[in-house]
Amino acid sequence: MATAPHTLVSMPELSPGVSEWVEQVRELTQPAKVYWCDGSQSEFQRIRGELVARGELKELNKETFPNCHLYRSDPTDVARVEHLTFVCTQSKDDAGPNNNWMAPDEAKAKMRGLFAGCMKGRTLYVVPYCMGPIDSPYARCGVEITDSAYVVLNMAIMTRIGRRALERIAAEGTFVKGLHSTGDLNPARRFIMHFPEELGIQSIGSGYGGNALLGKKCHALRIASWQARSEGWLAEHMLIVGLQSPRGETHYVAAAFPSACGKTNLAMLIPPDALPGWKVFTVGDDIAWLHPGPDGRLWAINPESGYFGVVPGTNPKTNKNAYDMIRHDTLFTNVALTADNEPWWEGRKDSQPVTDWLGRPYDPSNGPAAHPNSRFTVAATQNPAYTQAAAEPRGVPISALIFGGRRRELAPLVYEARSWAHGVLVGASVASETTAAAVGEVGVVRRDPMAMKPFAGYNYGDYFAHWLNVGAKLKRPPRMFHVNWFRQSADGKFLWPGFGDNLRVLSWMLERCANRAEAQDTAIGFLPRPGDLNLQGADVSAQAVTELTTVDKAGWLREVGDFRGYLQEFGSHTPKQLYDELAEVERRLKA
Ligand code: SAT
Ligand code: MN
Repeated sequence: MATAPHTLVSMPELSPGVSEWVEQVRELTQPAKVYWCDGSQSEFQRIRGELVARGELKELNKETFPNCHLYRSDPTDVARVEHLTFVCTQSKDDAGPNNNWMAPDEAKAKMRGLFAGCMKGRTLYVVPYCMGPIDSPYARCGVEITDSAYVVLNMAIMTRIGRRALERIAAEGTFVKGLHSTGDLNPARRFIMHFPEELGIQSIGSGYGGNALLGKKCHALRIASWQARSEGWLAEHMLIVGLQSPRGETHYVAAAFPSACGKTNLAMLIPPDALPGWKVFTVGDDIAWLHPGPDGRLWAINPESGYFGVVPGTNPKTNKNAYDMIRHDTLFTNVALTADNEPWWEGRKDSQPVTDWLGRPYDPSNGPAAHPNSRFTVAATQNPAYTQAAAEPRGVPISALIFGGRRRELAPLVYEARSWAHGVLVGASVASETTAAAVGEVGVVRRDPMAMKPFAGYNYGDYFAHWLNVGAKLKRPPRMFHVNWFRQSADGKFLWPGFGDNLRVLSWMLERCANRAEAQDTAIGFLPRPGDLNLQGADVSAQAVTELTTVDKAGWLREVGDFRGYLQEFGSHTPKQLYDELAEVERRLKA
């Protein structure tokens, strides 16, 4: 192959703006060596090989899991750390009560102290990356500097890294500056700081997931949500999925759920045998950037190019696509091992663990063999449900937006908002039980508006107002829904089978979008009557369906009161229109 002329220019020469910053960081952190990532396959294999040689990555069974590796993180470093994550804006009010805040000068001084000399003896990797298809007007670029080769491998899968991203940065002149070091991994010296006013991120003391892969939650959500507000779009914690009905129509929907609530499963849903003729295409499993299009519709791109998904529970019954996808060329983090050197996790359904995620002989009295937040990192193109639409520069048009939480009680299986403004209220009222994706108690219900509580880069009151403003610009807004796959009976059993059967709910939504499905008009919105859902062949009792589609008025009145109190936490930032929408729901509940 002939060498393209531009490859004669070395990467540092390509973008003087990036080089200058790299030089400043080099002086501060004092690495043994600086390496610019070009994003090539050979580079990926070389870095991975170095990690294997150093014993930091373990190659898995070559026959059954070719090109798969296991990484064990530091045992104290296994999830996002929300209490150590800060938004550092000039005014505390701009970060809002939903974020931890530190004054930018104070945060920078603190981080300077921690970064000084922290890369001695290590390699400083420069990782130019692009969030979104490289030729998309909606894509945004950044550069992550990191001293973790594991982070480089993850970034190479999760984003578009290397020379092409750097070329775009050189042409545009702006980029998000992300500085990361694993530091000494001491939780007392672990901080994830965001400087949205300067498009900067500084993270130290963790090598894990959202703390360290700065393109993901730090850039594509916290910094991007800030940029999106000033530019008139939305950066959201949403999967994007295409659904082709037996009629042959394809509709795209985007759905927001808190971490570890089944977003990846929904994004790669397998239609149940009882619903023939449906096809499902994955555009994204975690993040959506949503733009009002020239046609008055909302258009979505997935800024990522891979999945960083929860492993436990993945099996041919829950998610066959994911199960097949992670059988080759996959980076596993914190899973257990079988005697055959295969990765093992709770819910794998076959074989047995012999070594737990910490590398100890497996002993059930020590708890689960795989960490509950153990992850796979895999290229999106390995997904059997991958669609080229994920690489479409203008994105895909969105027919419906879905919000959901994990709630034992109250929230019915599904309900539809009356309007965009009511939908904003519905999204803002999301509450969910906490999961292992973040450090802290698991299973307590907390408010998580639009599933963005850990990720909104600014004051939630202003964020709700921005949502209302975006809707006002849409001539053909998507319909908005709320779902709850996790409702339980009084004796603690799940009322809804979930997984593939969720297509029954999605199909009702799409019929609503096409004005072909009926609904009951209730105080909280439109619900299907039991007969409106296609339940042919579903393993769910008539009584469960009634429970799932009934509005508990007394419970909802308490919810309204509680939610009003929550909105008041954002003071004058909360838009009046949201209170009006809430008052309307209350009026209907009392009627
Ligand atoms: O650790 S991550 O933020 O990447 C995963 C998640 O919480 O969704
Ligand atoms: Mn997520």
